[in-house]
Amino acid sequence: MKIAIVCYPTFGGSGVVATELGLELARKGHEIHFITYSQPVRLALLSQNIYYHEVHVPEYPLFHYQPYELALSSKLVNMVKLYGIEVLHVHYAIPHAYAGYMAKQMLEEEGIKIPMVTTLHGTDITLVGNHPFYKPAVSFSINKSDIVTSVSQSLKDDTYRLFDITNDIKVIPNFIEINKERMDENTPCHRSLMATEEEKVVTHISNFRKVKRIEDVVRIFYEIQKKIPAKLMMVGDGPEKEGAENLCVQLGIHNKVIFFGNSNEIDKILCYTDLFLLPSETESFGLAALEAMACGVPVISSNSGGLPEVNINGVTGYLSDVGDIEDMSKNAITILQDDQKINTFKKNALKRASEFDIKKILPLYEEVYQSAINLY
Ligand code: GMT
Repeated sequence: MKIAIVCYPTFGGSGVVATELGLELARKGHEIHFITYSQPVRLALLSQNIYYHEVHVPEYPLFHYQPYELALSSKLVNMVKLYGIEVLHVHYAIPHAYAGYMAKQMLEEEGIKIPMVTTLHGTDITLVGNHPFYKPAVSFSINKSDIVTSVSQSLKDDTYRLFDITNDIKVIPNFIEINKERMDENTPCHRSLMATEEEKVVTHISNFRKVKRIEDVVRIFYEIQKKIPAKLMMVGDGPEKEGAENLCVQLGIHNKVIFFGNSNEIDKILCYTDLFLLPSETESFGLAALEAMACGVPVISSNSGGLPEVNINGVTGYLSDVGDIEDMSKNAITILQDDQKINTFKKNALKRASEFDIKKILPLYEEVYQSAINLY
């Protein structure tokens, strides 16, 4: 199949999912066209079946806001015609589903019918899309999509609760590549660079937005290090990072916390991690937790959104109410203070992650594309 993938090219989960999906589809022989405003961060190699088309939005001083949706829909029209693309797959409703629908309409005027699949990722529904400024346009473009998918049952429920949706929504969970290197205990892990033998390594990875409750991460770690020698790895960048750095200084733990910034070497950091923290206000899925689990790292998370669909309480980690720092700290210490327990949780986490193996999830998307194409 010839598939156009529209996504955000940044470190956010939706862009990562879209990129990894496209790469795996290309490996299976499909022709994949990424259409976005810059090269997706995880799209390091351009292979035979992968194309990247950049959307340019020229700066024009008359415009207070440059019209990205217009440029994107025009680019979609041109690329569909040039390459004979058979299906559009837009990730994140805003503004991609809207721009995709405009492209569809323009193409139809020229006698070209193309189906559009929209994948909802989370903040496009629960935080941003739900805002009254966007809501009518988001509802409209979800209802005009030929097939809608969401990354968890929880997000599907939220979408029906928050919007007036007439379309069916199919749940296709996010996925992970379970490769041998990840599972191999003999792969070199440079733990000694970051922590001593006695220290446990705790990690948090996110875009440091308010929704991630970064202050909770620091406060949970503060409690942990009172009881157990430990280091905290903070990976990612965003508006809450500076506040977190200041809090570490205030609590006197700055020498135990390493701030990495954005990194493409997540696996290398997770390889020496003993515990992952994700106390978010909400997560439609929690891809970062799954990435940790795929490296055999247990997860302490909140129980909101789709997190209970990924992290199993008492098995792969623990779940607590949002903001319950005391419970999260207690659970973290329970795991970290007992090496046998750590190992059991690690094994469980890895086993659970393998249920989300990309090899199992990819055929679900292929089915969706085929049935979308069959609609026309
Ligand atoms: O919150 C983020 O990390 C970014 C955001 C995005 O849109 O890229 O992530 C959302 O989509 C991910 C991939 O489907 C999910 O794993 C995240 O849980 C979801 N974030 C939220 O719901 C807050």
